[in-house]
Amino acid sequence: MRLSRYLLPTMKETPAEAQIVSHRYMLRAGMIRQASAGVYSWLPLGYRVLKKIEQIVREEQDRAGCQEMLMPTIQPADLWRESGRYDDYGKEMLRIRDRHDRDMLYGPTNEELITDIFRSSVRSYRDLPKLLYHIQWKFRDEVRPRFGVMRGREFLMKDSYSFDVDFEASKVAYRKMFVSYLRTFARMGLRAIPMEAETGPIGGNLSHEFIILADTGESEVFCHRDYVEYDVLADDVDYNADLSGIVDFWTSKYARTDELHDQAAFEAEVPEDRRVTRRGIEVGHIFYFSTKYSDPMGARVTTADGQDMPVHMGSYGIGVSRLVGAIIEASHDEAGIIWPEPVAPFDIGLINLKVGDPDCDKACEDLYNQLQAAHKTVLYDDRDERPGAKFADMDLIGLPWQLIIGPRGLQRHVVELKRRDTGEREELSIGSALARLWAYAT
Ligand code: 5CA
Repeated sequence: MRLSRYLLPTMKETPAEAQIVSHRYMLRAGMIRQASAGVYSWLPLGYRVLKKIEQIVREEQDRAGCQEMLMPTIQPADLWRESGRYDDYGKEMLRIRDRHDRDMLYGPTNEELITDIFRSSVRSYRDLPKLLYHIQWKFRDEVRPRFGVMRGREFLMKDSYSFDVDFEASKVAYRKMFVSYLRTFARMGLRAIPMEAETGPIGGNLSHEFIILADTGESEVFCHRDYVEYDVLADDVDYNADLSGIVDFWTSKYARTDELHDQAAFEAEVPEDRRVTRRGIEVGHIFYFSTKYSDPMGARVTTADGQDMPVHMGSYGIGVSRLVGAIIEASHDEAGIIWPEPVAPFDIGLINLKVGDPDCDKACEDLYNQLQAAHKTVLYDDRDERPGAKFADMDLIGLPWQLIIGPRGLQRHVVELKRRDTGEREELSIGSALARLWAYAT
């Protein structure tokens, strides 16, 4: 992509309304634009990141055996009257009336809709287990939308739903999602720690929040240092094998948010030098809620011994749009964002320091073509701008690599390669710079 043609409205000034670093950088890097309080448009750069995150989430759901589908954003109120949540949800639910005076709503979550689909299509224990998910926009009319996409009113969520014959069988689905979440966040360069949680309005009796550590997080968290040091991706998880060992490890030690924190238990269970007290951001939340929805809504199956029983359910959420902000909170410096390679909007920023200079233009065009031919994504800064402005913008948008081409270097047959995370710069021949980039699987 040529920057001269790209919609990338970067800003030098810090926007006054943004209180936390991810919100500031997302606005300054031209990733999002507010449409109304807590509702955002995703500009091209931001949308690329959102799609990359969504794709990692999708791949890990598929790997865990979850089937993708798509439910609508607008739902009929009657389903929510059946479950009893239409009145309970209060002002957080955006209520809509259609031209026939029917009550509709913009879905804050999808338990009712999926239960309705299930009850009209599945009758027998033989058709279980079922594990389904979709990635769809949600709306919650939060009292105080803030921190940009971290607490929005409209936000993108991955929500999965499990259907099983009893609690024992439900635990298998819960474990699959639990382990799949560990992998999902690790693949984005994040360390997410599962913590015992309250179930809130979703309800139920078994629940974990997945929390990443970041100083600007909304909750205070307390956990055993072993969880902060563990390398999740070193485990090559077999989803057909028994996952309980992994879940046992992640639930055996103290890890709680302030909601459930118990100082005496923390001190009793965790040696002093292993206690971690930090702030955290909730990026995922999983629930087993038994027959809370299937019972009132009549989603029943016949069991092996011929009984007719409400199906056991769980739901499993990931805040896809929140993750964009959360990753920035976890990975940035004073110059801007530092994207972990798997979620970076482009792999490489190619900077032409002297647009119009025939040698620079030619070298850049050649590199641009070669990199793209090797399936690297490249943002080519071909604008007629001062080098200082180009460097500042490139640092701000945080691509993992910068390849800098200037007339003086070219006379000596060198270009400069800069890593955004370490700030390390190297002068290399064009051939060695390319070899260095090939060595990284971005
Ligand atoms: N139905 C269940 C699980 S599918 C559910 O709705 N769970 S939730 O309420 O915990 O939301 C799931 C995830 O969505 C949260 O962990 C969080 O990462 C994200 N999320 C929730 N509210 C917001 C919001 N206002 N803005 C951005 N992300 C949000």
